Amino acid sequence: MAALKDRLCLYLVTDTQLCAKPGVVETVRRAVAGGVTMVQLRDKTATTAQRTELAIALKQVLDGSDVPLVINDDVTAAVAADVDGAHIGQGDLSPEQARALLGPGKILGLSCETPQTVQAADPLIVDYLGLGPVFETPTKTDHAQPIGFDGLARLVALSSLPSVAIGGLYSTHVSGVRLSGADGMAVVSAICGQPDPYAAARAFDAARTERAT
Ligand code: TZP
Ligand code: MG
Repeated sequence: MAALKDRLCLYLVTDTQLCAKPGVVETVRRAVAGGVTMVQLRDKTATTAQRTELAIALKQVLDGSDVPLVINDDVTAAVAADVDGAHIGQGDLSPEQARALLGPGKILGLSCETPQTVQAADPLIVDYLGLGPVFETPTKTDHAQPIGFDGLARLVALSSLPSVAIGGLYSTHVSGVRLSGADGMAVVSAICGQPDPYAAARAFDAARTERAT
C-alpha cells in the first residue's frame, strides 16, 4: 500500500443518511472512481453487526485498489470485518485500547480538536490525526468551535504524524488545506450529499491541478 500520507489526500467519510440515494456502497464506488484515496465508514446509529456487514460490502468495492477502509468508533467491527483500520475520537476507547484490539499492522486514526490532544497523540500508537473542525458543519453538531486554516496550521505544526483536515471542506478549500501543511482533506457533504459522487470527487482533483499549473 502507498504511504499513508498519500492515502489521506482525499478522504471520504460516509454518512448513511446523506448517501441514502444511491446508497453507501454505490456512493463509495463512484467516489473512488472519481479520485477518493481513503474511505471511513461512519454510521453513528448502526449496530456493530450492521457496520461489519456494510464494511464487508465496501471491502469488495475497494478490493484491488490502493484505497484503505477504516471504521469510525467501532474497533470491534473493524476487527470482525478485517478492514484496514479504525478511526476514534477523544470520547471513544483510548488509542492504547484501540491499538491492542487492532494489532500492530492496522491503521489507527485519532480526531483532535485542541493543541493538548494533538501533543498527547503518541506516534508509536496512532498513525494519523484528523484535525478540525476547520469550518462550521451541519454534519457533526457536537463539535468544538471551528479553528479555520490558521488554527489548522497551528495544530499540524504540533505533531510529526500525518494529518487530515475535516469540517465544512469543499474543493474550493484545496489550496487552503495544502498551505496549512495537512496531508489531505476529509469530507462528508462535499461528496455524500451530492447528486453525482464521481463528479464531486473529480472536482478536488481538478482544483489541485488548477493550482499546480
Ligand atoms: N468531525 C469533525 S467535523 C465532521 C466530523 C466527522 C463532519 C464533517 O462533515 P462535512 O459535511 O464534510 O462538513
Ligand atoms: Mg468517535
